[in-house]
Amino acid sequence: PPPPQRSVGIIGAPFSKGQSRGGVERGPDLIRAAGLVQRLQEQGCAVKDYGNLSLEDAAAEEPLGELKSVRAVGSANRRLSDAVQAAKKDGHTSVMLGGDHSLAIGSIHGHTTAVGPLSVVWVDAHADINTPLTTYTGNFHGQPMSFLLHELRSYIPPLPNFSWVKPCVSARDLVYIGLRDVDPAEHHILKLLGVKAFSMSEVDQLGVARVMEETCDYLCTRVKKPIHLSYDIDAIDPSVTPATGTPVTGGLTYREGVYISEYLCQTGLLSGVDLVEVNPLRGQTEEAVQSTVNTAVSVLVSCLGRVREGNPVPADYRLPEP
Ligand code: B3U
Ligand code: MN
Ligand code: MN
Repeated sequence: PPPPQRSVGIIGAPFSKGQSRGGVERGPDLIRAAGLVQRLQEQGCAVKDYGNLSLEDAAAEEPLGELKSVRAVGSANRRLSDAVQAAKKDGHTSVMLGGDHSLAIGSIHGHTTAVGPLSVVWVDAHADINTPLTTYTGNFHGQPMSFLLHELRSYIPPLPNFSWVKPCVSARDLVYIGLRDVDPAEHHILKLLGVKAFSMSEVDQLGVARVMEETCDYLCTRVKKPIHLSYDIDAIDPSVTPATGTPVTGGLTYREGVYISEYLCQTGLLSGVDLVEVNPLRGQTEEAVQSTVNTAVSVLVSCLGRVREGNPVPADYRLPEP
């Protein structure tokens, strides 16, 4: 029998101030324009599109020490957290379209506020676990995990518009996949907390199938928590997804990138997804942008039930007879 209908709540988060390159705020509209909603409906999902949040404040902001756009990042994430909470309370799998990866703060905060403790799978070339005191770029898209982990609580200074953020994820409930550009301080944090991480070396060594098996074994050895997938498009190789702010060579293939989504979907535990860092202004050609956006759509539809062997027909389908 066909699986029960999946309901999806889409939240556009056109926000770019967690890093310094304009364009990433166009991600949500581009991903929609590539047919996301239609593709999801065709595969049997009920879709509610909540539209785009208004997140970019006009007011320019002085850096706070090294930290860029602190207040804007804090308030955008607060609004996003509320929107994700609403989508979860409406019974949807939440899908947040970024925007830059600083938005994971609000997305994961809202998700866990609504449903309780989560497992987090972070697919990224980068660990995004700098603290406000270890970052040397001052960009919040390199820091979101540090605000979310209980274990890093004492390393996070108070910041304006961040007082609502409460750590809500345990280090043992976090798995990284795709790492290949990790700062020394981030590496120190990962080792200190014993975070499970499958860098590109482990993907090479084990293959993506074993990586996913081990990821889910690891996350499900204790109670089965709902999974939050935070997917940075730069995890995939820049030959496939070049239109992103900080491309790093040697990434996941398209097939590995889609496999991760398919595998997490079939656990039945995937409850919230972020797809971030698509930046059309970073593509050299229209084809480069389209390849990036289409790959983002493939990753998302695979999170929500698309399978490459072909999806089943609706229950009332009858094979045409001549
Ligand atoms: N680790 C560096 C670079 C970086 C992180 N995330 C992206 N780039 N996309 C930082 O800024 O913290
Ligand atoms: Mn990231
Ligand atoms: Mn990244």
